[in-house]
Amino acid sequence: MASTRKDIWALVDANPWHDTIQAYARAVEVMQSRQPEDPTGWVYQAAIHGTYAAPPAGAQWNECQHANWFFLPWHRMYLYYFERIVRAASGDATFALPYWNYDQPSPRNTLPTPFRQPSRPAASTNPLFLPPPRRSRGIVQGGRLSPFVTSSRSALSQRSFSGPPGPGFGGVRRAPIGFDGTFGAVEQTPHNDIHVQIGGANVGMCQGGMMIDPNCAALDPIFWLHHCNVDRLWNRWIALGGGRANPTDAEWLNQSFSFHDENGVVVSLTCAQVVDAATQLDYVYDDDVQPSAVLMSPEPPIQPESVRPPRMMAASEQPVELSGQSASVQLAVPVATHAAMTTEAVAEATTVGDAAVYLNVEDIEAERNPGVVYGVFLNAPPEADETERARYHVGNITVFGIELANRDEPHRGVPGFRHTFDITQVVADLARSGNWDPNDIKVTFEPIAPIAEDVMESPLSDLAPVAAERPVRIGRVSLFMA
Ligand SMILES: [Cu+2]
Repeated sequence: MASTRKDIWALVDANPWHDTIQAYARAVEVMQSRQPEDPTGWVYQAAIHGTYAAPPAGAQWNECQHANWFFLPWHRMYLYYFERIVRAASGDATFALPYWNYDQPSPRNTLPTPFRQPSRPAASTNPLFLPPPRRSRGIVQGGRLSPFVTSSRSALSQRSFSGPPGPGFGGVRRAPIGFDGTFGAVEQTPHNDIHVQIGGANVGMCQGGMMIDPNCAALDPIFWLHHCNVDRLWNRWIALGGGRANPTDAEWLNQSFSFHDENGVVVSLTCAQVVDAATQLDYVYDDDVQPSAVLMSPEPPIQPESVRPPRMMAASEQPVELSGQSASVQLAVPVATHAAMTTEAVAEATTVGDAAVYLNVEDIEAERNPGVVYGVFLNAPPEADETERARYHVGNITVFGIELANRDEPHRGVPGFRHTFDITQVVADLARSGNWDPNDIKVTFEPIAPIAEDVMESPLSDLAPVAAERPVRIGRVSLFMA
């Protein structure tokens, strides 16, 4: 029988120290006691994702696939073998990895309580707990994640796996070489954003936040529950139908990756072998939906699939620097595209479903990840409250993985990261409500913090010095229509 991966908060509600949670804690402890060269040990497993340590002979470390279309299948395989190792180490033959679905009301959008307590029943230590600066102070103190970073709505609304012209759900088509600057929609939000909000600031070489840096992230036990949720979202995306499908290209299907099983034996899987978790890997999620059930529920907004090449309609004329405060930039519309950018033209094009509109944030550079998620807002009135601001929110940018990109030899000289946001709906709303003016297109970047009402200090206060000292620089912001 297939094993069922369950919602961690449902387990906590049933019992704050549910057997499954205790089994996980036990396994983490056992794995942490193993030697770094043991493939079933904690250090080795995390190093498969990334590490600053030198690999022992023959070890396959630093393998994580990000910013390309192998992000989802590689992490699915990684989780699958990790779960088998945990199951064996825990002594619980029925163990299945829980997932953390943070896209729910409080308290489910807070770090699950077993990860916030320094001890556990009948033990003076709790390997699931990490104090600041290993995790952000606001998160450890029970801060709530903003819906701006937890929502998978925008990612799920994508119809294509890889884009372009949109970001695609799963990531751009590219050879498996790791960070290359462009992220699929689900990889950015919620994936990258959650990494950054949990992690705190990166002070370098895993001395600060863990989740903030791909080279230390998997050392934090919450990493696996976060990725389990991302894996679950992949199932949901497929179930939404409407043309959503995995790549069928041989170069994706036949790409294989190697891991170690619970006996330390090298094992390989191809992407084609992991596209259907239930039948191929024998696990399901407790809320997996059947395609037919989803079709009955409200669909995310439909985006036109355009075949026309995207045309640049407006662009910023100077770079933007983000140092932990809100910052804005105006987009200038060149004479050549002005006629197509009037309120009437934009309202018409987006209403008819004729045009899709994209915002590109390009040449994003930083020395290190300051630990700040910047929300990107289009023409948001400065006085708008959070609920109202949601109407102008087009997505988030982070520099998760910038440390790897900076030292990624094949990409030396390619400036930083790029993000593409599908802003068709936001632009359509602005134009229809008469709030679109081609002479006043403003993009605002605003830090998004966990919400921690009971805490005196702002959850961002820890990060402020790093954000100010190591700003994120954005070369250009541009608007495209396709
Ligand atoms: Cu990750």
